[in-house]
Amino acid sequence: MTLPQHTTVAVIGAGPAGLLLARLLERSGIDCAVLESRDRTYVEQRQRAGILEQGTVDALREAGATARLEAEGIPHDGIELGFGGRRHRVDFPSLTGGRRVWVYAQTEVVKDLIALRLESGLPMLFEAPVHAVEGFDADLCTVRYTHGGEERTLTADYVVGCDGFHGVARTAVPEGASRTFERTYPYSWLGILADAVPAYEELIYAHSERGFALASMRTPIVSRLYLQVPNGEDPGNWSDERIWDELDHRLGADASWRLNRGPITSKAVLPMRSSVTEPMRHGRLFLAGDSAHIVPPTGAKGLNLAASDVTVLARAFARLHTTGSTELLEAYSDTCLKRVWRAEHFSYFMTTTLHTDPGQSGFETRLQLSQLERITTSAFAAGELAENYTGLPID
Ligand code: RFL
Ligand code: PHB
Repeated sequence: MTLPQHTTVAVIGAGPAGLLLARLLERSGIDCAVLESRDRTYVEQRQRAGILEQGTVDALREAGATARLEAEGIPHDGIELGFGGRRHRVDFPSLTGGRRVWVYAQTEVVKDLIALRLESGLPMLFEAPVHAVEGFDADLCTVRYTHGGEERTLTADYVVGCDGFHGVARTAVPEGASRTFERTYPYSWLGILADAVPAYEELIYAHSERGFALASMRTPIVSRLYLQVPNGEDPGNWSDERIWDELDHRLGADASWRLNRGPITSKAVLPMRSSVTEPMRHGRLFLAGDSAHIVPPTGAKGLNLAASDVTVLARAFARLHTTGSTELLEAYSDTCLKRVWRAEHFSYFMTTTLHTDPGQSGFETRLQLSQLERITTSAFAAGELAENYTGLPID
């Protein structure tokens, strides 16, 4: 495929943000072109998120992209919190007026959206890394990229950076025109995928004296599990048996319950970071998803924030298209940042309440346990968790 010389909206990145935006624009009759640095297989196989909020599923429905999600996605009405040798369930629908979440892997969302774009025959190039974005403070943007060993140029009325945390769009903003607020954490996750039937039907988030563990899933026969490990940990230090034993221990296995073990098909260490770059708009350049903000994965918010950003943005482009008004485009950054900061706070809260800091004192551990106890004994505290986890409504 070759791209046109000019498009209305140039979208950099074919992750969930870029692909969903392209699809929503297509539904509104707005033309766009998607440029992705990696190949299709790589983008479709990248192991990442697993939980979709109600609002994300609604946005995918609006995009006409839920045929497989409706059949294969697994609705979840709660999570379990494990701590102090006990487990407590937080029920979402009763605490949120009926909201729930879905287990449906990011890989599958991406595959579905790529298939739809290819079916529509609309412009999208893989293996086309963008290396410069220019002109967004004037009337015409220029995107410079490489494809098939050649330097190429695409002009556009608007550019949207959906190119993730290590992308180029954010770096195109002149120094001094934006601010980044960041926090790193003194621990990482060792994440595994295993061909093993999930041992419990909902996710289990566990606080333990040996650190955090999470039991999640991908399908009724594939488990996704995580262990808190020190930063810089070598996955090679973790034999399969050591991983299963540690997961069982932290998740509170006993005579009546333990994980189902099976072949481990992937093992990786993931660092954690919180980061927000403000504003999310500079003239005709917009940042969406991980290119503007990232969260530690404990709150399951990253993919969902990417989806809510592009939902807001697609509505703003649709308003421009139908009425000529740029009012919603101008409000984009402020509209998104309110939700972004709420998700940042929730992700930080879940992370710091459930993990054990290497230098943590007994006092701090008691505070964590007290907070977890509060969630399991107060409908207000549980409701706060449930509302944030299932996602606040998109403005
Ligand atoms: P992505 O997915 O990183 O996509 C960006 C795309 O841009 C491409 N790109 C470029 N293309 C052209 N030119 C360039 N110069 C480019 N530079 C980069 C990249 O190749 C890529 O294809 O960002 P996007 O679309 O904003 O989506 C964000 C999500 O991927 C991310 O927030 C989530 O995966 C975070 N996350 C989770 N989020 C959830 O909502 N729920 C979860 O349960 C959840 N679990 C997770 C997670 C992230 C994890 N990791 C690995 C960080 C679990 C993990 C382990
Ligand atoms: C996942 O299934 O990958 C997952 C689920 C919940 C989280 C993070 C990751 O909080």
